[in-house]
Amino acid sequence: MVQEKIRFQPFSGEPIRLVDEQGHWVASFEHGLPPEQLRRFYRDMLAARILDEKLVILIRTGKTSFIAPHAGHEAAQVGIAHALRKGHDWLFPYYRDMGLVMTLGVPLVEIFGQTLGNAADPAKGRQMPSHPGSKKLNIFTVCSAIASHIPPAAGAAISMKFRRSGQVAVCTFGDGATSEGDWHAGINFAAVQGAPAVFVCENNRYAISVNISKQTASENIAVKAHAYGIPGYHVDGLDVLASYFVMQEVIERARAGHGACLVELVVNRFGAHSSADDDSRYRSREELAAERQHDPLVRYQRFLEKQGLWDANWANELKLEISKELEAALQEALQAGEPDPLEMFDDVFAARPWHLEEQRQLLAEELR
Ligand SMILES: Cc1ncc(C[n+]2csc(CCOP(=O)(O)OP(=O)(O)O)c2C)c(N)n1
Repeated sequence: MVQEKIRFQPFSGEPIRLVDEQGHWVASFEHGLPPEQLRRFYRDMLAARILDEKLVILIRTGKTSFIAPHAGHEAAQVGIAHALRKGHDWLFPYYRDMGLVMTLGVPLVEIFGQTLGNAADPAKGRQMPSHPGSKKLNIFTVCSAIASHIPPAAGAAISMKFRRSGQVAVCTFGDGATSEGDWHAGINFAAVQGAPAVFVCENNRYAISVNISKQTASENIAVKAHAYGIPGYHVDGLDVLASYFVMQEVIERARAGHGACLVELVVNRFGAHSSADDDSRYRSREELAAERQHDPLVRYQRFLEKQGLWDANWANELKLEISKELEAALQEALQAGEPDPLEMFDDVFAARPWHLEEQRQLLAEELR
């Protein structure tokens, strides 16, 4: 078993933070990252923010039926994506992870196709919008039922251990998921089996309208790891470098055979829970305005400025470039057209049962 360099201690009272609100590096170690990578994090966070804005437009113009805004989660999601070994490790995401799957490399046309539920969607419109997946990139398809992906992530991690595949299963969810039985069962099983699983809570302190104060009596989410005998890391998820460095350390810790762990990335949710929610009914506009003062993009911009790596011209050009790229992908996805209704019978059974075959033929005749 390789003992890797340990920088972070679990169960810290205060959230682990490497860059403060003013953009100062406050860690006791050098980050050692090259300028291109530091700027890449900014680019990816900006792209995630612009994607969020585009998804809001798609819902307002009636082109999609559901979105789960991820603005405020960008630093956490970009940190997670960069810490994973893309296409080697497995990600078990949840519906608010559009920025995460985009950063991991899900093609933009697929992202918009999935949102539109049309022929550009690899699932051919048979999934809910904001529920992506990717066979190629080892991304488990999102499931709406809260925490139902925790046991599959534990199972995948246990299999990775048996097969000595050198992979890690990273599983994300919100704070509300921690109240589900599946959450307990899955984490307990992965922990007791010493499986390479990293469970990550993107804690935005709300489960739809339910505030964290009504969700748990625990001091924070990370301390729940005590009960399973695994480390729990409490992290400032508005700090992209803290999210990245902690995630990298714990993923490599799991890969080296030290078993499962829990990470809590404390984030903000700038939007409503989803397009089906009006958050003004339970969250004061003052509270929201105060949260908006803690924008992960602004904090990281301040950090980059201090390194001489950010200026307004560069950022504006970047914004333009990303917006054009996203718009082109959206237009391509919009042109893909409706999926063939007959595809609803595909990909469910290896050999289609007789009754579905009969129904498929009936529909085919109807369509003719
Ligand atoms: C088993 C189950 N119960 C209830 C719901 C309805 N529901 C959808 S999202 C949600 C809140 C989840 O909140 P959280 O886990 O904190 O994640 P967030 O949406 O805040 O990122 C609920 C209760 C569901 N999808 N599945």
